[in-house]
Amino acid sequence: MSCKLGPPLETQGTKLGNGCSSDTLSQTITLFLIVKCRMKKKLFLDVDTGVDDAHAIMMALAAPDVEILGITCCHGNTSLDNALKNTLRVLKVCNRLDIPVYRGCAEPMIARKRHAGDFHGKDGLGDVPDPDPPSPELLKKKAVQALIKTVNENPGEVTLVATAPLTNLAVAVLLAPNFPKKLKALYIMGGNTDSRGNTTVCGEFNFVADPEAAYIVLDRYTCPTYIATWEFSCRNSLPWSFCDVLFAQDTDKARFMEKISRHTRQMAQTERYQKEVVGESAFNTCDAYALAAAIDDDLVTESEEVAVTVELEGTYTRGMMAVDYMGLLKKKHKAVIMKKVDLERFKQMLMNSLK
Ligand SMILES: [Ca+2]
Repeated sequence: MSCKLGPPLETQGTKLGNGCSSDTLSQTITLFLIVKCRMKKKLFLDVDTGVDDAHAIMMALAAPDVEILGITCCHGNTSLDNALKNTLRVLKVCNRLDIPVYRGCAEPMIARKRHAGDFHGKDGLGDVPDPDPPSPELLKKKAVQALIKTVNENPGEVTLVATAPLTNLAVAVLLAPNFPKKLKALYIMGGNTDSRGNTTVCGEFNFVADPEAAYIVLDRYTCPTYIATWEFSCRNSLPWSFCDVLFAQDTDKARFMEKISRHTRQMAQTERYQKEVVGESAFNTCDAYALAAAIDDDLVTESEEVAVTVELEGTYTRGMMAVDYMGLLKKKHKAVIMKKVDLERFKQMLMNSLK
């Protein structure tokens, strides 16, 4: 987190009317700013833990100035039950089973349920057996209520990072229409800008898996909203040689990540996947971009602010994000669409996440 203390006070040494010297005042203000700088950034995560969600969670856990207030799980890459188990598994590897994990929505609002089992493995984490899984008794119920309660208790302070189909978030705003106004910001991995699909002809997985939810969230979350789209993640992907270096770190976290990533690495070599990607096939851990941008204000180096919505009716385009460059939708709220990141910064964050 960057923090600037501002210019020095020009009034230093003068006496104030209440008998308090401006030196004391200056010191107090400096102390206040230092404390504020050291305050942790409060994050709440909404995930469907597959391999890239695991990267994102581990990145958040490794960041020194970040506090994770809770994690809600949703259907998506795999079934809700698997997403819950996988999330606990990731937390266990990081020794952070103290973070509450909540059971969210098991199905989309209206759409037919779909998973990304081909890519992430049937269990969502590369089908590598877990000989000593964390107890499911650790899991908590009522994800949506927990999200609303946490945000209400920390008004203006919580950054919500959503790396799953947006069902939990949509249900939350239907139950509590004003709660998004109390969010500091929302970061989403999902949608697309160039009609490039990775699931349907024109659709990205998270939005296609629950188009109605994505529509509701883009319409009703009027807090600052940042979107890491499919094409953006492809264009900012990393060489496979970096992936080798990342996983070669001599830590349990790196060994775990290498193990659960084997299946997705194989899938990334398939002809089908080669057709999905924009540009060269490379190491693309989509969800980690949204998370990295949420914790590092200097990560995104190029972006654009545009009103967006989601196509709900098209035969080929249902679930596609529509980008309203012409302003025809007359939407006041615009989202920040990420375009480029500082790749060296991102690489360092990935390396730190497995240390
Ligand atoms: Ca995800």
